[in-house]
Amino acid sequence: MSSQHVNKHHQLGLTDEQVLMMYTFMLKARKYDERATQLQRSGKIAFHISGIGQEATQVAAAFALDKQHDYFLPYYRDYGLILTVGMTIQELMLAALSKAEDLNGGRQMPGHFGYKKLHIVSGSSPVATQVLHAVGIALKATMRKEDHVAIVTFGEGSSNQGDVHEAFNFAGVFKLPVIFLCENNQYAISIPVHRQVAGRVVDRAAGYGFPGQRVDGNDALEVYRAVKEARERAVRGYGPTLIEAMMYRIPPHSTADDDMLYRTKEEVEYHKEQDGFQRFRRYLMESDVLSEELDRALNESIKKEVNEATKYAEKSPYPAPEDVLRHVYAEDGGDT
Ligand SMILES: Cc1ncc(C[n+]2csc(CCOP(=O)(O)OP(=O)(O)O)c2C)c(N)n1
Ligand SMILES: [Mg+2]
Repeated sequence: MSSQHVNKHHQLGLTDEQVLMMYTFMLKARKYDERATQLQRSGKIAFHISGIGQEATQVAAAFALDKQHDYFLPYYRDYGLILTVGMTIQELMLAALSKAEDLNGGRQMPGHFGYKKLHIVSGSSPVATQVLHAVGIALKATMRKEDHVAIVTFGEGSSNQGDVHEAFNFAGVFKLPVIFLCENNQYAISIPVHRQVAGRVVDRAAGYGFPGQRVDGNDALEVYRAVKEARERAVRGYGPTLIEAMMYRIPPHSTADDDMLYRTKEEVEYHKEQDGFQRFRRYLMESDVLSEELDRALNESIKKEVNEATKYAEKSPYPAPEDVLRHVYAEDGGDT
């Protein structure tokens, strides 16, 4: 590894080891995602919703935050974010296969990540409900004079929900320490972005009295810079920031979607070339942080981790039918 010349990550205060760690989490997210897709295709799991093409933003955002103290309200594609915060591939696999040892007893929809210990707050199936929850957590931080922020992610389609506008308004009025991160992947299922939003998502921030920044979501370091700045504003009492990270949903909406009904192969191929994960890999190669050899070793070790997690989760027992009541009435509220 060479640190002889000053690279962009050095200017942002990130060491070679830290950016390599960011790459490792992007790789973990991608490998988990590819395996989950295969498991669905082979009939072992019912459903998978992919985050491929969005990992650069997700990992960079988590890296810019304080994992010990901040609160994370992810949405269903955020494998990169929650792995960086501390969930493991094995935990994701147990959830995907609905096994009893899953944090939520195998009874939560995969993608509704929740982990009390890690401050990951579980989402719900109606899109964007988590945005209001994040504002509530930020309000608690302000009232108790606690030094943490809440980050919440959502898609650009979901940014049209009333919840998001109520959340923006309340957070703006009370200057709450919350970061709104819109992962604009240019589709809401089959609806392209120009049929969802007439203006720009980012410009809505101005209407609610706080700053908005649009960033290239395929540029992990740009996302890191923007989220870090937003966190600093939040903890200093200046209130929320909206970040709109531009990216592209490379896979179909979910394993239940045929995207060739509404977009072309050529369009998808073009965007694959812009993929933030591959771009970060090239950047690390050019900066001499990553070599082909190290990359091969990382790929091997993550493949092994995914294989072991898959085997472990496959062998693990399903919850007993009667457990359903135990989880509904769990006194400690379970791990969600
Ligand atoms: C309130 C509500 N309306 C509709 C749906 C169905 N639905 C699930 S995901 C989705 C698309 C959301 O698009 P976007 O917010 O851009 O996120 P993306 O899936 O593109 O990451 C829709 C319409 C839902 N879950 N909740
Ligand atoms: Mg979208």
